[in-house]
Amino acid sequence: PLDLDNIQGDILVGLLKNTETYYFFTIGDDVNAFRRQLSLVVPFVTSTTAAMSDRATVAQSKKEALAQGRKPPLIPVAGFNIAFSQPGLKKMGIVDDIGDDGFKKGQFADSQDLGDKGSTVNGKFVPDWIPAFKHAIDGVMILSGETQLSVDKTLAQVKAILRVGAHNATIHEVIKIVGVVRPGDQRAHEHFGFLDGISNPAVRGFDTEKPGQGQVDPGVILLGHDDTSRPAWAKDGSFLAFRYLFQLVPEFNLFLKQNPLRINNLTDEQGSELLGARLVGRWKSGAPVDLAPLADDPELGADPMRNNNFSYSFPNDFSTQTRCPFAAHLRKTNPRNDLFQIAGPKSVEPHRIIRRGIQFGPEVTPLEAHDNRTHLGRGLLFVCYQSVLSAGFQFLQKSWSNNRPFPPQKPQEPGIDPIIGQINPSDPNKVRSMSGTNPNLQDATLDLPTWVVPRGGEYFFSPSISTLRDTFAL
Ligand code: N7H
Repeated sequence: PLDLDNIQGDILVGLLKNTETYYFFTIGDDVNAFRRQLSLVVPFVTSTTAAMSDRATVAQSKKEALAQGRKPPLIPVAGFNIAFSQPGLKKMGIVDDIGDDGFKKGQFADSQDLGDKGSTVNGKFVPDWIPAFKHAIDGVMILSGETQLSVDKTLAQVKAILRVGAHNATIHEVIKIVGVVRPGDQRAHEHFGFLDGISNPAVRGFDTEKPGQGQVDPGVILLGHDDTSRPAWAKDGSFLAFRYLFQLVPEFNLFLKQNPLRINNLTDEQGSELLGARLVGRWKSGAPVDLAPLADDPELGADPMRNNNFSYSFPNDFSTQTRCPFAAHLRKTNPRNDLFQIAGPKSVEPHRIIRRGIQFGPEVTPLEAHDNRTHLGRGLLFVCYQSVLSAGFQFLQKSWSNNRPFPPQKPQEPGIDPIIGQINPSDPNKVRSMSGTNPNLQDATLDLPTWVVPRGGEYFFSPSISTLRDTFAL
């Protein structure tokens, strides 16, 4: 059984949040003072057990409120997790080889291979990131809560322990990014409008698998389970890939409006909606296009027993994009049974990730909607967990989303993931394009502008709570 008191709560359960702050820091010169203070920070860390109990409490109060016909009250919750980058571990004197090249090199060095845009400065590639992420970051604290007030309260307590702002501060803020869930009925929807966070794998021995969800061994997410090559202190930790992803929402909406699918007597508006759904692989409600190919089905989208129960095999034929384009974001990042015949039943499992993260930035303003142009920054603070970065996030971005022929052995080249796909540096074709957006003209390709712009990120290691206390802290 998994040690749920030892594994940080964001990994297997997710911290409860209406708002979540990512506080990126460097460790100051007095590393030993930091490590001593860290022992006072450890009690703040939300374990998996605590995250589960927070969820149960809030669910129960919602149920009671609904039964009594009142609005559910805001239950105070304060989640806290902490993770370190390779430079952070090194500063603390933790120098054992953790056995992950991606983590050791860091995301800045990986940015060109990920396909991020940038320029060459003195013979070196520099991504178009905001300055904060071009410098070494030693760690990140993730603070979540039901209101900004409760997040700020936890942050103030932790900052006081670490003397932030004082002359003897042991950490320094690099950047603080505030995420907020979207308001009203857009809650749980990302900024393009699609319900998100529906599909994460079930971890064997921990989650109960829902139909079509797919299971993974704990070792796909946690270190020290299937692997023998990692240092003992790495057990029950996980790599956290963070990406600061800006989304160009009015531009995305304009593209859909200008390119409605003209099939089956759909109105232009319906044709635009269908195009959006085929780019993602789900309708805005969450209903998968593989099950609902022509019109949204909000009940299906909302039903966790049905909204993952598909495999791109309908009707037992993986060679058509009639229902779902091969390059749809969903199919690129979890091809489900697409690889079954080619690579076997377990071929996708090592590449599954657990996605967390939260939206940032305001709603689209009337002016932006009118101009069809983004004026204010908004997007996704993307976070995912995995035990091997080169099988998880890095693999999904480079070998699947950015890779035109993936999924392989299809009658048409799938093309690039329309949502997150970027042009691989080695790709001679410098246009983002995909086939199969039109189910009746599957050979036709569509050129796609860029709507998701990476502006920073880093790879972190989210250690177990006992490792934080006994190995990292003094
Ligand atoms: Fe994606 N989107 O709104 O279009 N994603 N994603 N993602 N994503 C998913 O099934 C989105 C990003 C995955 O199991 C949904 O839970 C946006 C990165 C994976 O079938 C929607 C951004 C990576 C899945 C979006 C973004 C992934 C997934 C459907 C950036 C990894 C599960 C909801 C701004 C490299 C696939 C759901 C499965 C689903 C969107 C980023 C991966 C709506 C806007 C960087 C594995």
